[in-house]
Amino acid sequence: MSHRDKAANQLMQHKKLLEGKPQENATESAGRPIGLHTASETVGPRGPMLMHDFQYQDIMAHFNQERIPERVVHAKGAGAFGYFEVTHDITQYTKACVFDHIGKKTPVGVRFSTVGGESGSADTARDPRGFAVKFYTQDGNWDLVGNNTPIFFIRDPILFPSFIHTQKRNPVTHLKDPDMFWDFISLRPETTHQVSFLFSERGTPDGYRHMNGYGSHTFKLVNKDGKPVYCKFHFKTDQGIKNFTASQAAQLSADDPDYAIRDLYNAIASGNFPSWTLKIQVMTFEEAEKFKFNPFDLTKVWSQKEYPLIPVGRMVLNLNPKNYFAEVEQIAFCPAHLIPGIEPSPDKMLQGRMFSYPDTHRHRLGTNYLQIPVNCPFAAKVRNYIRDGPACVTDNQGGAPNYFPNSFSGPTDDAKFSPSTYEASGDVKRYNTADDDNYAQVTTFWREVLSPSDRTALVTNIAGHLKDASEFIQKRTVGNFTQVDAECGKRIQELLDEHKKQSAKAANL
Ligand code: HDE
Repeated sequence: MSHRDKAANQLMQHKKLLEGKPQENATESAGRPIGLHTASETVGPRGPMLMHDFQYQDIMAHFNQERIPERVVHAKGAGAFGYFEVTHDITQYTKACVFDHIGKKTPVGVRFSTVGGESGSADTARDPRGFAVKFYTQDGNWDLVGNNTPIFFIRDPILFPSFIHTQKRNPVTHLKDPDMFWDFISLRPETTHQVSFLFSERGTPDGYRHMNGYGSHTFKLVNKDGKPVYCKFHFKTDQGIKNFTASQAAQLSADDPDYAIRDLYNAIASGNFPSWTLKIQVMTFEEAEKFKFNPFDLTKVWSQKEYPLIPVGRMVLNLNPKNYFAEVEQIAFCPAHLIPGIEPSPDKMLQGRMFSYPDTHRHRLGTNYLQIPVNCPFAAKVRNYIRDGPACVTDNQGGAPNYFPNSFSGPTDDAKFSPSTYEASGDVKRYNTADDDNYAQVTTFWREVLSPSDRTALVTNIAGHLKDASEFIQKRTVGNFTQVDAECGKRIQELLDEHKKQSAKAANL
């Protein structure tokens, strides 16, 4: 960790800004100037304290409630602001105003994060990374709430709370539990693809600037004639991909657990603005009908040979948050925040997320979370029939009617903003998706994407973690990786045997 870098000098920088200006007097929260900041009010020098010491109560009561619940996942993160600029015309696919014309710039807010750890956990943990982008457009905020991987562990959202519990702490020991983790992973083999990404060196990226971002889900784009296509979003890092080895990542967890936050802050503060190139893949509805697998299955990628990347634009982050709590802790993303021209696909994971995010925001930030400046769709004007609730800090839409329909010039609706229509049919039922081809793409990943040294890192990292799980769980996991490729399973088993030998030796010493 470097010591007097831009991040370390933040307070000096603040002081410099105020140089030459008269020093301001501190106040209580209601504005009354404070006479002495360093003493509570007491009867005589030894106390007791007085009930009417509002200055004390004001400070202490607010302190008691300083923390809001941390995000249940993605609790540790860093944020920054900047813009997205269109470099290529994609209006044949979408009428979304953010892609209106080449050269169009839209302000963005971005938050990167790890997933499983608490808000004080290490930035270099083996974990996917969140890559959430808020576009402040004239048609409202569009949130692309993705990860640094194009796929996910599961394909049915109902499994998410269980899956996350296995990544968190054991309810008795309050420790991370390899049995919980590998039990779930091995019982649900659709996780194998994402687990293979996670235990390769892509699972420990070098900060947030050197990784790609993906919308991951299939979305729908709709053009001005109402014609829809399916689409995937890819943000390719312009800094180049860089990952840590497992041992570098472990070392940094001890030496600089805030490595990724510091790296992003210092890069931006030094004028070294990180950027990403946005590309899309497009699939027609006819192609989707005949596609060899479910094109809405989040555990699979679309081949870039068959569906080549189409360039769209560039996102640049050139502004650090002015205040972390106000602008990063309180930023709230939601996959249901879409704008005309961008719509959800039937992907059940996406549909499941569309409920989950606003629900958690109302718990974490309150009913009026969209009034918080960082969340407020400032480029659009919000007018509707939603009113009141705790912490309403706008004019609450003044004297405009609060019911619809009305005869008093309240805001109305227009069919041109209606989403595209589509036909849906099928038997209503809980469909078990556990066995929907869990291995074919992982086999390609193992055989064709990973280099020999990447393959060694993958099996070493898996065995290094799996060795702490019970033997029957190890067996089942090795069985799954054997289905990916016999060599992959065999090499994991050999490494597990080696670990077992070593620990037996250590126990006999
Ligand atoms: Fe999330 N996820 N997630 N997730 N997720 C949250 O929302 C959830 C999933 C992602 O920087 C939570 O505000 C469900 C996939 C990011 O603020 C919560 C499911 C992808 C962030 C939630 C998923 C993500 C979150 C926790 C399965 C990538 C951080 C706090 C159906 C495509 C955003 C919060 C930020 C955060 C739910 C799966 C990305 C609980 C139910 C897949 C980047 O609502």
